[in-house]
Amino acid sequence: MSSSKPPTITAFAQSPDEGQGLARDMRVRWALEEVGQPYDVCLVSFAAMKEPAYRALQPFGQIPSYQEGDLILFESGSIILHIAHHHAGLLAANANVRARAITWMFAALNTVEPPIVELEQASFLKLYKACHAQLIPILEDRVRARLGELSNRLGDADWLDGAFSAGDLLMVMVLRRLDGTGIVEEYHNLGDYVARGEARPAYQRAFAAQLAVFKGKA
Ligand code: GTB
Repeated sequence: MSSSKPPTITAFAQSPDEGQGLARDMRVRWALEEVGQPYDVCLVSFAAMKEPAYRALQPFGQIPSYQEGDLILFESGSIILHIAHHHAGLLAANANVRARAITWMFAALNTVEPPIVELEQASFLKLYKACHAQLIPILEDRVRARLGELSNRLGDADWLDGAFSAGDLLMVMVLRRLDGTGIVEEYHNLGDYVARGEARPAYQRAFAAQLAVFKGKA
């Protein structure tokens, strides 16, 4: 990175997940930790996120945003791609390997995450109350369909395409959104895959940093 001041990311002042690392600042923290880039964190309240001043950083009033000198970014995937482009460690030098890793980033965000979010929303918000009991198994099976395909592709490999990449980082974070449902564990290789991601020292530093916010120690 060219500027001397470390980048600043935004995160929830009070994350609804109580420090379980499910909010999307965790992905960006992990990427920054993987590449060894120090960073500052600006904690924002739900009210402040909807103010015009914050929307100048993140037009949708969400976390995370990313500020590095006069560059302002939002969308966790784009932020991670930016970090990966400017540091070694998340994308290979070889152009084809790099392109495939970026493909996995998109697959995590555009193909695997949407049915997981749909299930999460229906479970959290008890949407469609009248048909909740029928809806949840349908949404779970949609998630299972994606996870089965992912599991088949991963096979007995450690990571999706050779060495650990930004694609794995995002995929592990997306799968983590199913924590507590038991669905990932139905696919042993996916359970092990997530555990491998969580065991990385960079993941653990990022997790500890966001947990410290919840514990009031950040
Ligand atoms: N596409 C954007 C990105 O990837 O950066 C999505 C950003 C986003 O959804 N941000 C959420 C947010 O700011 C937080 S991460 N929401 C507040 C709002 O929209 O008003 C989603 C999230 C939040 C909480 C939990 N949790 O408690 O378990 C999990 C995931």
